[in-house]
Amino acid sequence: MENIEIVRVLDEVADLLEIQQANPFRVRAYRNAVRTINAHATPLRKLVEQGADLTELPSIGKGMAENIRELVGSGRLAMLDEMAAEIPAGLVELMRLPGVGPKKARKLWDELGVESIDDLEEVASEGRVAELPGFGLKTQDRILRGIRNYRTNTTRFRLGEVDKLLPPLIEHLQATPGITRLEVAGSYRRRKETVGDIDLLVLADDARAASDALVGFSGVESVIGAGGTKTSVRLRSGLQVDLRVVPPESWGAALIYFTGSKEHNIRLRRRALERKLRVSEYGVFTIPEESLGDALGERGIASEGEMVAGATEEDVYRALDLSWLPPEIRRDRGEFPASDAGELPHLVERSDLRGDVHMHSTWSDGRVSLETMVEACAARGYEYMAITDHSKALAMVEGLDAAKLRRQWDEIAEVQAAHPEIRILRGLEVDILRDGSLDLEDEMLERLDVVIISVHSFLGLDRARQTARVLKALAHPRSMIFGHPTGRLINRRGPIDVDIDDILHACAEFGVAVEVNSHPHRLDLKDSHLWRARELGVSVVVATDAHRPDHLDLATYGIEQARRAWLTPEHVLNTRGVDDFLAALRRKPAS
Ligand code: DGT
Ligand code: CA
Ligand code: CA
Ligand code: ZN
Repeated sequence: MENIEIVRVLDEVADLLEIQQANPFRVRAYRNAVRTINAHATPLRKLVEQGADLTELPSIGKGMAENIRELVGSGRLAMLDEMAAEIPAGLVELMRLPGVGPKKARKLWDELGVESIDDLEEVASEGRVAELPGFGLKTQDRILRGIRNYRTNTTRFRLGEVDKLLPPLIEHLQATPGITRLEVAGSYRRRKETVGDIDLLVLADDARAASDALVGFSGVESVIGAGGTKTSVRLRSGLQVDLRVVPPESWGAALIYFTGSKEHNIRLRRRALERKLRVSEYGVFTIPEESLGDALGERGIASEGEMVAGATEEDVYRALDLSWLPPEIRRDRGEFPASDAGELPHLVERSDLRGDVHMHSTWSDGRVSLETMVEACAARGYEYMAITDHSKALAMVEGLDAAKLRRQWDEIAEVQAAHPEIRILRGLEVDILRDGSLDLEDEMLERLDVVIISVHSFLGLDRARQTARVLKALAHPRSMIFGHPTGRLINRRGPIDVDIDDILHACAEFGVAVEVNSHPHRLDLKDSHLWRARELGVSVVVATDAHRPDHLDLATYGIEQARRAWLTPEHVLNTRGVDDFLAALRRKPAS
């Protein structure tokens, strides 16, 4: 059980306690524990395994430590199960609506039998919420608006979709007279795999003109709000865009604030306070001596302090004794201590890749010939590439059996002779069969340079069977790279049910690398799993699974996910020259 999962459980306990109107101190104990764990970089699971005393962590008391041990040990919390049995699951979701706290949620449940957002919408549309004591017409309207907003906002966009939706808007704004600088902040800038909404920052001579420019964009469906320095619109695609006009002296501070993450910002603010400074989206300010004891005071310390930084991100970070931090790692997952220790990782970059080693041709389900793929790779400056068509189990795409594979090798030899500028490796994306064996004879596997093993069938096996199946495949001596390991398709299909920790341990043991499949629909492994892979010493390959030449450019997305997991070129095997790359495949990590 990872920290993030522990946090989710404890947060839910706090929510349920609030609905039960439990003692506020008990609720706060859970919220505080969540904060502590969020700030903790190493998995608690490890501490528990080592028998460490969890109460040494801030805000973790005896009872909480017991909860955590139970969670890590069994993956469940008996207390939560009991509470959840008494309270409908949809009630917790109600509290995400503006104006609905635990008290109101409870009342809606008791008085009107509301157990979900759908229920609430129904009774509110009938006017019954307004009749409840303490609610009224105004609250009812607010709830109905909140529900509408909540529904549209819970659809997150894949990063790749946003990259297609944004350019026309950005061109439009950049062509607007008076807008002198524009940056996309938020989760988009942190290159998160999905994006909730777009946070645009601009420098503009005239805030009104900038706002009008956004509202006037042809792709706008509706205006959510316009006034002062903030304008929000919804595009026809459903994507919400928030635009903020920022004063030039605050540009860097605003960029940091609106890039986030929220967790990063919270930590930053605390760090500032430790230095008797205050950081906001306007800059870094001194706190006057007389206000120090009054950090939450009513006297508006912002206006009293003196501004010490704000114009650039570098200035703001420097004022807080920090190096500039790449947006991908701004998550309060260790970037602050790493900066303090001078140990920020040298994150892998797109230009570090020296070969793409997962792609298809018309030999299976690719769109273009093998030679066209080779030319496309050479045009991108790669030193090497691997053709990895499907094996025969994937009958739909007429995958390759031994005979067909031999014919493909003849073609590779010919194309190689014509293209000495790039080394063509013989590869195959071999299906992992239901029983965990590989879909190709051993003697053929031995003659391949690159063996990717992938799951394409029986995606619904239960955890025990699926894990055993994959573990068996990983143990095959010719398995080299585990392709798109969880099989998820973002917003469309969940991951296969495997014990990812067991899988990664096996990868480490057998020297099998995991793929970062760069396709923005997949991004598989995802950032948190890559993080774990790195901790366990598992090597990584960033590849595109290209089925057309232009897919080769999706490698950027894989690199960005790798950066979010703090991967450096040393972790990514295809940043090496071809001989080192081949030697590293199937080599066990030094430990
Ligand atoms: P998203 O849009 O859900 O994909 O994620 P973000 O990170 O873009 O979040 P968003 O759009 O709500 O806010 C943009 C940034 O503004 C966020 O990354 C950090 C900052 N921010 C927003 N709300 C808060 C807050 O309550 N506290 C702090 N410290 N920062 C916040
Ligand atoms: Ca956002
Ligand atoms: Ca936003
Ligand atoms: Zn595949």
